Amino acid sequence: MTKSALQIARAAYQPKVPAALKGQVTAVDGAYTQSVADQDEIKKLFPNTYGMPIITFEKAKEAVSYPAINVGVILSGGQAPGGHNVIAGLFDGVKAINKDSRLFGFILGPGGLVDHKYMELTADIIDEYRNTGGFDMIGSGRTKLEETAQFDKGLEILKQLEIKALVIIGGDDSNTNACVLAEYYKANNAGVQVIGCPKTIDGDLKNEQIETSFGFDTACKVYSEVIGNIQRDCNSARKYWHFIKLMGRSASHIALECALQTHPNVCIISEEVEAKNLSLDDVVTQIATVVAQRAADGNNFGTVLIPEGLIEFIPAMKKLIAELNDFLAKNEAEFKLIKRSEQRNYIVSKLTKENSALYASLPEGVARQLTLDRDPHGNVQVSLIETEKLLAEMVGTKLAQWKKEGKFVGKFATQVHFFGYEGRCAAPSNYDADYCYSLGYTASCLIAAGKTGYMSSVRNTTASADKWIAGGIPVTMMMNMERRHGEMKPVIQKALVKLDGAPFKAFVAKRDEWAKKTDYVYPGPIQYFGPTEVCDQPTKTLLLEQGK
Ligand code: FBP
Repeated sequence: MTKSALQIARAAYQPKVPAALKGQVTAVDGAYTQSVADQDEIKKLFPNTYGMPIITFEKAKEAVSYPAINVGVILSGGQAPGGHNVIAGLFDGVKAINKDSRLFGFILGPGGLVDHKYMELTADIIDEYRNTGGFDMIGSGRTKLEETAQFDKGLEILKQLEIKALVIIGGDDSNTNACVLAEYYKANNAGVQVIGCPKTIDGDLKNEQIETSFGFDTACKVYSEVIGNIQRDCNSARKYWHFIKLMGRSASHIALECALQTHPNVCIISEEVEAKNLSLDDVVTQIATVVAQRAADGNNFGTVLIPEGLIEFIPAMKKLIAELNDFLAKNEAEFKLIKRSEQRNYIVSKLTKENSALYASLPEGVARQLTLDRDPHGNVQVSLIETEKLLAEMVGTKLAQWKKEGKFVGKFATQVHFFGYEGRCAAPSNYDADYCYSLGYTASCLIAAGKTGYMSSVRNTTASADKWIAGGIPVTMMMNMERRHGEMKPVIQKALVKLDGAPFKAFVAKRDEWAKKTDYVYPGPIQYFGPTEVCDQPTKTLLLEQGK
């Protein structure tokens, strides 16, 4: 494999870890826990894994010897920078438990466990992938582990390989499934522990104990670099409005973080749109107003950041999508038989009056995208909906109208962009390289401590790494009941942008100024070597959340 100079230099990077992980650890039990909501239902569904205490690892006073253990690892869902370092940390951790321990990777996600596709991860393989982006060491997939038949099939290969613990690296849905699996294996005395790790660039798997999901830091830095470059181009040519959609699924954390890093002229936050009950026309008017004001100052250029989940947060659209989700879950087979040219009319005829009228009013492309296949978790694939084009077009139409009315005097030409895949496999920033390695190593400590149904947790990450706190959080603690595929299911509560949170407030305090003035920031590319203030900064979101 040909390697770039950076790859070669980066391979030697030694991730920084919490001081407690530098030798043997002791697990210290904290307070017993409850789920964030719906306690009675969750407790009933997870009788063996509910209510366990939070764990913190401290330096052990005396050395303990552990038997060798075979461990399995799965990468689940979308790629996020740092996944390989979680596996490297896990590998080093299980070898520190006992040098004869072995690590097996299941190929292409949870499906690899069910289909018995695996590879042993040896030191040579691990060394090839240290500090690299991507999930290509073992691949990832979106198979949903939820049927007991899948759990039993998985158990066959776990038994065959004498695997006693399985680490599932994934987002909220995958960690929910990890917990269901932990409960099942415990209830059936299968002798397999299950540990989760918080992954997703979307940043929506976080709470009091899980400060951030890995990959968010690097992905936001990559997008902010490119947004900064576009802003410099835009401020040089002074002729385009750039509409930039950013990945992030439902939550607007990525858009908000990128706005804090780059100071765009407009950034829409879906959670605010929902809270203010804004219509699509309100959002369009908001953007057009900024364009018109800047045009009045002679500035016919600017940037607009759009979170990819926006459509779902416009209340009327949300109701429509919820009905579509339920309807398509129940009538998938019938819908698939309808000719493409007739699908729109078919849907219009099946929905309730209000939703039907809204659906009929949508541009053809968007209407079609709303009926495309759901992901295996039943979610609309928001990354397929071209909101950036929709908004650019609708703002153009509104401005043309305003021009006729004498309310707009400028020019309006647009460029559209979608940044998502560009950042998901970037070489992890120092923050993600360190955080991921520590998460993987912590997972090995949870295994050694005999825990199951826990998520690996590393906290206090805005401090220097030696002050980070490693531990484990019971997954049931993060759960509530939500409607999925038309049924109420126990799931980890998704963390959306909090409108009373410090990051959003910091944005609100500045956005009017950013709209009018051209106050762009150009963050430049991620730096891996150099002064700590350039290389080791966490996200602005995390700094603000922690009052720094
Ligand atoms: P995860 O939630 O699995 O981490 O995926 C994140 C994400 O990148 C979203 O931001 C995006 O909507 C989605 O994956 C795209 O899915 P796919 O990789 O299947 O195209």
